[in-house]
Amino acid sequence: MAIKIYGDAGSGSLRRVTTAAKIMGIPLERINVDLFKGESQTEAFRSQLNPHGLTPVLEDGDTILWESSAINLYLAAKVESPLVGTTQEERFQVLQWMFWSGEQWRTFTTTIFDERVGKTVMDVPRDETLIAFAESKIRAAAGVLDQHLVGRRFMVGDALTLADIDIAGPFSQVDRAKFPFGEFPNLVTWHDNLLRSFPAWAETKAEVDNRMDRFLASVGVEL
Ligand SMILES: N[C@@H](CCC(=O)N[C@@H](CS)C(=O)NCC(=O)O)C(=O)O
Repeated sequence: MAIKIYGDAGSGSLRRVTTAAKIMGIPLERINVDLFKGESQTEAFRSQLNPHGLTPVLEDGDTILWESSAINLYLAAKVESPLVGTTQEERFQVLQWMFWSGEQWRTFTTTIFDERVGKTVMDVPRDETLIAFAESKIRAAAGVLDQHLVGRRFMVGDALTLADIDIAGPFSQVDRAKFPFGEFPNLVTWHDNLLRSFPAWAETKAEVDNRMDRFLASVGVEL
C-alpha cells in the first residue's frame, strides 16, 4: 500500500517531506489539503490525522505521523538513508540541527510569515512589534548559521542531510515573507548550492511558488 502524505502544495513544511522523499526514491501518494479553506481544521481531520490541525501528516498503513522532521526520519529509517548522517557522530549532529531549527529558527520565520502574508490575506493589521522581535531572533540565528557555513557546503559532513532540508525550509517563503536572509552571504550561497545541486529542491520550490502565487492572485493580494 502506498504511503500517503496529506498537505497543501503551498506549504514549506510539506516541501521538506516531498523533497526528502524524492531524494530517497520513496514514492508518496499526495492527498491535497487546502489550508486556505481550513481543511486541516475540520473535526474529521483533527480526530483522524492530527489533533493540532496541522500538515503534513503521513499515513502508512496503521501508522499516522505528523511533524515534517519526524516524518522524514521515519522515511529515512525505512530505506536506511544517508540523509540522517553516515556515522554516529554525524547522526547526532543532524539531530542537533533538526531540533534547533524547529525551536529556534522556523518558529520565528513562521511568525513573520503569519504576520506579513497570513494577516495581509485576512486583511488584519500586522503586529510590527512581533515582526521586529522575530526578525531580531532570525538575524541572531542566521549570523550563527553564516559562521558555521564558512568553508562548508552542508550543515553536517560532506553531503546533504535532513539538517540541510530542515534549515532550508523557510527559504520556501523568503520572497513572500521577506525574511532578512539576504544579509547573510554564506547562508545564501549554501542555499543557492542546494537549489543547483538537488533538482528535487528546485522542483518543490516551483510547486510552492506556483500554488502560493495562484492563491494570492485569486484573492487579489500583492505582497
Ligand atoms: N512543525 C510542523 C509545522 C506544521 C505547520 O505549521 N503546518 C502548516 C503549513 S506549513 C499548517 O498545516 N497550517 C494549517 C493551519 O494552521 O490551519 C511541521 O514541521 O510539520
